[in-house]
Amino acid sequence: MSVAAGERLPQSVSVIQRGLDVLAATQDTEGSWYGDYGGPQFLIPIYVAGLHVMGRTPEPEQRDGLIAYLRNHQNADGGWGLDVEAPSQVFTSVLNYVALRLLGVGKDDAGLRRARQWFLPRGGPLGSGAWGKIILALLGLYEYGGLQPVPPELWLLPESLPFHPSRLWCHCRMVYLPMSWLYGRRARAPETPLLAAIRQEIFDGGYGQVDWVAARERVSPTDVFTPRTFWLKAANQVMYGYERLAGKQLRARALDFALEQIRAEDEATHYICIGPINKVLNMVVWHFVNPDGPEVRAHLERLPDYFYEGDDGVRMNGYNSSELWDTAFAVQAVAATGETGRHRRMLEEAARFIEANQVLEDTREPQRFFRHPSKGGWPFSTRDHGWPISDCTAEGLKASLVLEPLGLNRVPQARLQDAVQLILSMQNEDGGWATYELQRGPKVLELLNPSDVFSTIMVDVSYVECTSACVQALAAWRKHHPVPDARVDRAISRGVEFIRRTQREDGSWMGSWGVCFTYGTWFGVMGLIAAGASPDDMALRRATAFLRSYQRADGAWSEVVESCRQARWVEGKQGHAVNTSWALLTLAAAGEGGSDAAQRGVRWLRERQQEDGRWPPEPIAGIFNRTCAIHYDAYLRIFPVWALAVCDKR
Ligand code: LAN
Repeated sequence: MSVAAGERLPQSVSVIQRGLDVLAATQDTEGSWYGDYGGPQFLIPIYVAGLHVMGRTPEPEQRDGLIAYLRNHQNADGGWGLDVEAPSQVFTSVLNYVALRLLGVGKDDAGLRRARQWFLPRGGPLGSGAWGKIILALLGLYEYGGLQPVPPELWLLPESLPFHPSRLWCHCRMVYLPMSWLYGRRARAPETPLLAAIRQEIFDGGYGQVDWVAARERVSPTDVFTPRTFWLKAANQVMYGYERLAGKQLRARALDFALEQIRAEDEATHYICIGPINKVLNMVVWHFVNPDGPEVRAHLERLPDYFYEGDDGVRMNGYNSSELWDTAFAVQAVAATGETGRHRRMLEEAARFIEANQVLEDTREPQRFFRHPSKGGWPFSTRDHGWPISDCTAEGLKASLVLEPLGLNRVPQARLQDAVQLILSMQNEDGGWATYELQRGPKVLELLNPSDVFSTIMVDVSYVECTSACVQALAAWRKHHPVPDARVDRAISRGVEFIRRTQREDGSWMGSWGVCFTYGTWFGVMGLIAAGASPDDMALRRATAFLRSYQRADGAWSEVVESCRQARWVEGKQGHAVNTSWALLTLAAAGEGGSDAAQRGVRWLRERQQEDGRWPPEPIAGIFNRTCAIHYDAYLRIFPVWALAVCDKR
C-alpha cells in the first residue's frame, strides 16, 4: 500500500532542508566533514604508555582531557571495555588503569580502587588479552618471557611461504611489525619509582612469584573472543624453542629488516602511519634507535592528527579521520535530495576536497615494502595518510561521477581512469574485493590469530561492502564512459557473482564494517542493482523480505554491535536513525520506497529529527574485526537525509 505523494512531500522537504542545513553548517573549511572517530578504548593507554617509555608526558591541558575521558568511560563495575559501549575486559581495564597512574592519578583514587577490584580477581595483567601484555612488557610491568613470541626473523622467511608476514592483512602486519622489533630487542622503559609502584598494584604484590611460562597461556574468559587454536599453540611452541636458540647475528639482521620496513611505512604516510597503534609503536621504536632524532621529531609532529576534543574529554581517534569517506557519502546524499542549486557551495567545496585527496603516485619501491600500487586510489581519510582502500576509491569515484553532470567534478578524466585501473587491479580470484590489497594469504591463517580480542585480522579477504562499492563504481564508470571495456564488464559480473554467493539463507548480507545486517544488506542490494538486477530478481525480494521482517512496530530498524559479535540480528532498545536509513535506502533501491513498510520508516525518521535539524545521538554504528565499535560522527547527518530523499523520489 502506498501513501499519496501530496500527503508526505511537504513535510519531508522541510525535514530534508533542515538536515542539509546542518550538513552545510558543519562542513570544514577544507570541504570535508571532520569529526570524532573514537570508540576503541585501547588507543589512549597505548599512547600514554608509548610516551612514558620515551620519557615524555602529555602537555597538562591534554593530560587533563585524557583523564576526564578515561574517567567518563569507566564502566559501573570498575573496568573498561574494548570500546566505550562494551563490557569490561582485563586488557583495556589494566591498560587504562596504568594510563591513569602514568597521567598522575593517585593509587588511592576511588575510581582506581574500583578498577583494581575488578581486574585483580581476574588475574590482573596475567588475564589480559595478548596486546595488553606486550604494552606492559614495554613498560617493564610484565616479563617478555611471559609473552607469545613475535620474532622479527619471521620477516626473513621465504616470501613464498603462505604465512610470511607480508601476506597478513596490512593492519595486522603493520601492528606486529614494530611489535616484532620491540620484542626482538626486549625493549623496556627505564625503571622508575612510579613504575615500581604500579607493578605492585596491578599484581597485588605478587610479581616475584609469577610463573612466566604458565603466564604465556593465561587469559581471562572476559578477554577471549577468538580462542587460541591448537595450531596457534603449536606455532607458539616452535617459536618458544626458537627464542632460546636465536643467534645474535640473525636477530640483528631481522631487526634491521624490520626497521627498514618501519621507515618505509613512516615515510609513505608522512609519519601518520596506517593507524593509531603502529603510529605510537613506530615512534617508540625510533626512540630506542635514535632518541630525539629526526624520526622521533617527525612522529611527534603528526601526533595531533589523532586527537579530538569531545565534550567528554580528549579522545583518540581510530584513524587520522574518516574525511574522504564521509565526504564521498555526503556528496551522494546531497545529490540525491536534488537540492544541488541551493547547496552548490557545499558541493563545490566537497568536490575540492575529493580532488585534493586522491593519491597520485605509488609508494617508493612498492615490491620491496610489500605495497600494492596506490596511484589513482582514494584513502579513507586524507592524501597524506596515503593508503588507498578499494571501497574508498570506489566511493571517491562514485562521488566524482555524481558531481560530473552538475559541472562540479574537479578530477580530470585521466585520474578517474587511474581509479578504475586500481579498482580492477584489486579484484580477488573469488570475484570480490578486500579492503586495502588483494587477498594474499589463505583464510586458514586466521587459525593463527594471536590477539584474543579480535577476529578476522590475519588475512584481507573479500567483503560484501568493498565488493558492492567497487561494482557500483565500475557500473557508474561504464555509464559515464561508454567506450566498451571487456575488463570492466567482466569485473562487474564476477563481483555480482560474489555478492550473490554470499547472500545468506535468510536473504541478508552480514556487514563487517558497519552494524550489521542493515549495513551489509544495503551494500548487497546496491551492488546487484548497480549491475542491472531487475526488480523481480529473487535475491532482491529475499533481501527486502528480510528487512521488513525486522522492522519494529514503530516503523524503525535497530541493531547493535552485538549483532556483529554474535553473527545474528540483535535488536537495540529503540529505533536507530542510521540503521533505519540503511534499510530505507535498500527498500527504495529495490523499488519498495513507496511501500507501507518504507513509509512507516520515513515517518519515524521524520518525527525523530530534532528542532535543530539533527538526529539525536544513538549507539555506535561502526565496527571492526567483529568486536570493536567505532563511531562515525557524520553518519547521523548524512544517511537520514539521503534515505528520506530517495523514499520521496521512489
Ligand atoms: C577501518 C575504517 C574504514 C573501513 C571501511 C573503508 C569503512 C571499510 O569499508 C573497509 C575497512 C576500513 C578501511 C577499516 C578497517 C579497520 C580499521 C582500519 C578501521 C575500522 C578504522 C580502525 C581499524 C583499525 C584496524 C584499528 C586499529 C586496530 C587494530 C586491530 C589494528
